Amino acid sequence: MTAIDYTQKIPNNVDLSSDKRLQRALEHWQPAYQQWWHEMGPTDFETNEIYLRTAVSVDSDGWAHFGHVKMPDYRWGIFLEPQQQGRVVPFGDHLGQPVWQEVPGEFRTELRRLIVTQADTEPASVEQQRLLGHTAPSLYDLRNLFQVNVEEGRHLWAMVYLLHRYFGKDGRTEAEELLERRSGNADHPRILGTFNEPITTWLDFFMFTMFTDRDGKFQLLAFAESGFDPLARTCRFMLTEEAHHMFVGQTGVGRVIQRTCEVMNEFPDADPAEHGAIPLPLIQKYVNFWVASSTDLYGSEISSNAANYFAAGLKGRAYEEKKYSEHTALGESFMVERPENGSLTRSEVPLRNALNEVLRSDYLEDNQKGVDYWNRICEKANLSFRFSLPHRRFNRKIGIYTGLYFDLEGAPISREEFERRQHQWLPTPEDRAYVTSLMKPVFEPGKIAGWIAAPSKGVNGQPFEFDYVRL
Ligand code: BYC
Ligand code: FE
Ligand code: FE
Repeated sequence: MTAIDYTQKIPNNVDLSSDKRLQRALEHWQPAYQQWWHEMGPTDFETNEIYLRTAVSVDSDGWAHFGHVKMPDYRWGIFLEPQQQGRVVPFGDHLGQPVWQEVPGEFRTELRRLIVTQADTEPASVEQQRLLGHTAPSLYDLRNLFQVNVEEGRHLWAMVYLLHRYFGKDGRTEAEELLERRSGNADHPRILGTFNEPITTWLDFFMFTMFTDRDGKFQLLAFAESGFDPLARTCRFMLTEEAHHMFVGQTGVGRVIQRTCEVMNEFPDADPAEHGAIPLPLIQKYVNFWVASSTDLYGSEISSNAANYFAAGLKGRAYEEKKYSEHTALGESFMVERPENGSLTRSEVPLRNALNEVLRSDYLEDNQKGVDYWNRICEKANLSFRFSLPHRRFNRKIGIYTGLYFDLEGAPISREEFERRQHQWLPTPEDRAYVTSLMKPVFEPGKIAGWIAAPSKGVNGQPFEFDYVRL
């Protein structure tokens, strides 16, 4: 039952045609989605053929099918992982009870809110990235951007399916609103902060796919454990797509670093910017900005929402079943450093209330692996510069550190000191202007912009020179 039916208007493996009402409702939403894609998706590349991968089944070996398609013809569909017989709620107050195939009435509001918040990020990211195609450093990168975009569009489909199928009229209203909010719009913004930040350059794009898509990974891992089985199954499949987005980010930043290292070794006495590369300390500032913003996406350190979601069995910890032996999270605590009268006090928080912080910690640990990968590039080039992650308290806008000031190591500082030193830590308007000045499209097969190295291999065994996008 994992094969995907492509004869339908909406490709799916959920036997959509057996539920005519639902099918009609989704077929009614489909043109609104396509209109949104036309208005808010990638600009001006609608008639070009792009070498994209599409799911043909959800089996581990069969789901990635590659071929040239025009983006508006992409077959966005609904793909859930197969149901596991006898699955039980793996955590919380309902531990060990059979998972829910319908929404439990008492958790309806919370569940809807979680699904809407997840859903909202997907079209938001497409909106944030819509102009980047015009300045792609190569056809390979252009194709990767569009691959990420169509898959984020599909993630919206995944969530809208849940809203339509399980939440009746409220769900349909939410699905409409998902096409109405706009990233960065003052009156109708997207829900979470990072998804209203502009992504104006490819350096921002690579940082976003490295650090913000990785929030996607961890939030999806938490949902993959959910006792609401359809949510768990859809998120498991989304995770397979997510891996590529983070690959684009990690290797994208890595290639920028690689190029700068090459220039530094060729011209040891010059500023790499004189030779069209991005200085390593400037790249570090972009890291600081996007990590801090993405760190906010886990919500407050101490959260009764998080405790309730866990108790209800809706949202678990990442790798709940694999990693933990105790699944109620009761009677345990978690150490949080709370700001108090200008200093930090270590205090024990009941574990359930600290679950946002638990997920954030897993996330930051995963980020570090990517940073280590970048540092190996510097090391191989015999350069002493090393990248690092800003402390989790740095430049936060959500949670207990909001409104306070910390340096990159997390030490409390005054507002004056922060203002005096922030140009060393975060991209300045001049930094942004410089990076923007490098953003010139390179659309010839096999060619690459001067500020980034070519990838070590192409997509799906194709060479770098392949016509990934037919212009
Ligand atoms: N910006 O108890 P609190 C992805 C709000 S990324 C603005 O602290 P809670 C993707 C919060 O909503 C994955 N507002 O937090 C990546 C609440 O507001 P209300 C996205 C924020 O609820 C790249 C209030 O502050 N998925 O897939 O424990 C490309 C206090 O809430 C922010 C999810 O987020 C913020 N950063 O946790 C494409 C999963 N943070 O309700 C896609 C679903 C918090 O009082 N969401 N607030 O008005 C959740 O699990 C939770 O809503 C959060 C917040 C973890 C986000
Ligand atoms: Fe996504
Ligand atoms: Fe993603």
